[in-house]
Amino acid sequence: MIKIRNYINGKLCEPMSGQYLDNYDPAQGVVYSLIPDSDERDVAAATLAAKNAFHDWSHMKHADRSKILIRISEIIEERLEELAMAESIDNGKPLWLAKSVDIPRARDNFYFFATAAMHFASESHATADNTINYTLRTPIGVAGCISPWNLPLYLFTWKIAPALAAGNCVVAKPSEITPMTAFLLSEICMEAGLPPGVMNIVHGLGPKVGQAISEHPDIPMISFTGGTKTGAQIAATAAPMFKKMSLELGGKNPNIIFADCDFEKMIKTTLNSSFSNQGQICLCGSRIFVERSLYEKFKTRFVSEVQKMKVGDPMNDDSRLGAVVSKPHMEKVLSYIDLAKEEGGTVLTGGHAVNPGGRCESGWFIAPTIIEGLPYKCRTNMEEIFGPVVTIMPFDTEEEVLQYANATEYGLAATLWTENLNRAHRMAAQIKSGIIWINFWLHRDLRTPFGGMKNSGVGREGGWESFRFFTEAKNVCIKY
Ligand code: TXE
Repeated sequence: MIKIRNYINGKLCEPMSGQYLDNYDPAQGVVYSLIPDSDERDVAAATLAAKNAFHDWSHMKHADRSKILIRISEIIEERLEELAMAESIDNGKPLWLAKSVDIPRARDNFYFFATAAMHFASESHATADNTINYTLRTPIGVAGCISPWNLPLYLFTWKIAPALAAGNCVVAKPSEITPMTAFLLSEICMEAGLPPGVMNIVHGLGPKVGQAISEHPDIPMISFTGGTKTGAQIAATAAPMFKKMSLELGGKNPNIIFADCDFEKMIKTTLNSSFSNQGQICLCGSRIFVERSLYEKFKTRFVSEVQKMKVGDPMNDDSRLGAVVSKPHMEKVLSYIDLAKEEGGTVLTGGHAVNPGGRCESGWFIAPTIIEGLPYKCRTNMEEIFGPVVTIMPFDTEEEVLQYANATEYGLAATLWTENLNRAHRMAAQIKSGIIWINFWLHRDLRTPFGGMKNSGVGREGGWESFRFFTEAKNVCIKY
């Protein structure tokens, strides 16, 4: 049984409690490893190590810092197969998906921010009356980074890489449901020569370890990705302490399809935007609105394509969907399917658990599910399900579909399918989402601002946004 350990002050170590929690392989429904049941004592030790490492790390030439972070990126590439296997076993996602998306993106996160740090500059403002202002952007100290289970290493590194590249030290907490690749990253950090204490990983439960990070007085900034409810809890703790916060939260994203779209491209992409990663991506388009003249054609084709999607052993290359991440999450998703039926919805396909048999007969699998006939404001269409479940409904006018799309408390992402340029710009300007893809989905340029509005979060990550978050700006004004 693999025993994961914390990574504190450059060493792998046991939790102070000496206690461990079960970690499951969702495809088999069995415990396959143990994670530290850490508490505030482990967070205190990690924070002290980070504080002690901060002076030298923040005073290192940024090109030298970047060299170490680029080395981490290279080792992730060298160990890609091993990391992808670990991610697939831990999360239940298909191995091919971990190999093609999760781990390459973790590698790219380190490379992108390591190289960006060598170009990050700040402004100066001169005026005719012999004054000049210059802005200093300096590292702040210890960054608290807390991440979710859906894209474990991908989102974990999305926070850590810019925090380190900007010259901060880090106390990080991965999800207790998917800790494995973060544990492997500890080994990679040691191999890459990251100085002790610069990066610390404390495993354990959110209310214990995550809460301890949110409330530690020596952690002045928190970067969080996860559920909206949890984000509110973190904010309630950190805001009165005037901590900087970047909160990437939930989503309930519209996928708006006009009759003039490129139908084949739209269908192919919509299968992914609906069910990729078992629908466990906060950017998935779970509410599908189709212009009425196209609705029946779309419905028939979409249902038939979804019925061809294989739900199976994540290790098999032909499995389009693997297991959902945990038993409680499977039960939550299935409960929403029951709710949809109570609210008057009709299940066109799916709507049930799947038993792939063999080694996965006790795993947690759900069939990709399409539901129609629901009102746009019912709970099923307002609340985040975060599983392989989408609803579909027709619309007649732009005004009508904008009302539907903007009706939720969320505002993270949206997709829009139309070949009409004017309509594309007109709609994009009115959809209340932080990210809008037109005739595509999940194309990610790491330089762009990433994040949501309303209850989807506060702040933006990506490109210079990340560096601005992880540095303190100081304006110096000189009269000469
Ligand atoms: O979140 P949780 P989950 C959203 C996604 C869904 C959720 C899924 O839409 O709603 O996140 O991830 C720790 N104090 N996004 O269920 O439970 C917990 O241990 C401090 C949006 O994991 O919020 C874990 O490490 N920390 C996103 C982390 O918070 C606490 C992309 C997330 O757990 C805590 C991905 C507490 N009180 C998922 N309680 C986006 N917008 O990009 C728990 N945690």
